[in-house]
Amino acid sequence: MKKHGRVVIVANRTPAAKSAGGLASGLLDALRRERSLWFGWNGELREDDGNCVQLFSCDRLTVAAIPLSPEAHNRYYNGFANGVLWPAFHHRLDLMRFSDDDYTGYLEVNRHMAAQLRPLLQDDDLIWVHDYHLLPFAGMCRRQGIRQRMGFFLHIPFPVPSVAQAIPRIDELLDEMCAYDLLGFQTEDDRKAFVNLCRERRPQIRVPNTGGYPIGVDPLALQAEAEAEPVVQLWPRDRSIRGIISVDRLDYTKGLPERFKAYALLLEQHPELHGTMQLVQIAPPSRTDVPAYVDLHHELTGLAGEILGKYGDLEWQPLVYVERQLDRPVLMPLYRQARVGLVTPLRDGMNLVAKEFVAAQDPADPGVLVLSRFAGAACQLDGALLVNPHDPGEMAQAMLQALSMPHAERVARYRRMWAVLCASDIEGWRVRYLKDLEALAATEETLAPATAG
Ligand code: ADQ
Repeated sequence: MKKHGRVVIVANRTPAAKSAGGLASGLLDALRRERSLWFGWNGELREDDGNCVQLFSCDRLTVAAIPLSPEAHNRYYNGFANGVLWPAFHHRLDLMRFSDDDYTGYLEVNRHMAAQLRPLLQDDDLIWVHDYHLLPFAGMCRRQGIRQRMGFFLHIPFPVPSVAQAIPRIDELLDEMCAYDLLGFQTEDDRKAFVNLCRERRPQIRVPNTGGYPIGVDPLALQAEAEAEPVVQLWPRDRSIRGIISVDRLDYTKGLPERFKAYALLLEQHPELHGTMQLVQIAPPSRTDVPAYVDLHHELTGLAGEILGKYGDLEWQPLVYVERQLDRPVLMPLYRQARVGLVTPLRDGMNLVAKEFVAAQDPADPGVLVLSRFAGAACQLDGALLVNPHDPGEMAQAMLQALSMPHAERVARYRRMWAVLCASDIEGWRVRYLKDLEALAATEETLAPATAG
């Protein structure tokens, strides 16, 4: 097999951007070591003058980034990607806000990005496109004559067919997605949901290769960060107050109000726990231009106020709610101080916070992970206490069980999860995906779908 040339990452954001998130931190180290290119939006809202901005070269990685006009960005990002695809893929059809203009804007930005990438490409590049912002990117590329092998990875869940069929223009989007050579999903369930939808809606189209590639973390690096001297010592070292920690982007998929209600129930049912535990919720706001996120923020601050007003006193605060973004070197030692990690999304592609929490634990005295059944991570982390985030009673019970779990059981559960983290880490994820993509022969059938765009 011929070895490919550069790996070309295409994602909504480039890593120079502050909020590039887990994807950037996970991939960057590896990309720096080999000849690679990262292409995406640079976070600037202004008219594109047509010249691709070369942001920086870092070791062997080159970052090429373009600005987007405020209107194009609004339609593509806030409008269709986060107003339709994000809620629908997370089974929140009630929050979906579709408009033809947004959809057209979404296609237009994908077409524009493909056109901007084209002159930067080399013949033997291997192109790896990321996430729901760029579902039709391959179709746009193929129609512009880009022939390089091109794979896609979806970081969020794929909806079951009965939900997916409610997404306007889903058939066109499926056709566009089928222009990729390899479609990667977080879990086998997501992969099956996609294949089943294609069979139902597009029986005539050739479905490309698909696979489940659960994203991982770098457990040893995270463990080392967690062992460092804590920037903040949140809870007394003698464990007289047991810490429960939750860390999320403020997003309606993360189950924050449900979590607060379950915690309130625990406080109500178990007065003997008052003064002995504390929930710290870190949730910096995100996507504040999308109305559903503003509503969520109001709801959550209301619930936090109720809990504090009802149960807090001068000596003890049952809840600490932090909206500020904290860096990993601050977070990792906090995870290690906590007795319980509470990760309870209503639906989540993977959820890396769950894996980071486990990686941060002290092997000799680990905390307990309480994890939603509906996070992709639940397929792998069998040492967690799995809960239904829609059931406050079940969640309160799991918190209680976690707070009082015997040492031997905590260690046994931790060891099982640590083994999973090591066996499916971020480097393995990257290598396995790119190996599979490279092994595929680019075939004529993947070129130029006739519909859409
Ligand atoms: P997200 O929805 O952003 O990502 P998640 O996987 O939990 O969710 O977090 C991604 C990264 O952001 C992690 O490294 C995490 O530590 C960091 N992060 C989250 N909240 C934070 C906070 N309050 N402060 C600081 N850092 C925070 C999407 C999908 C997920 C999938 C990832 C990666 O929705 O299901 O796991 O992509 O594929």
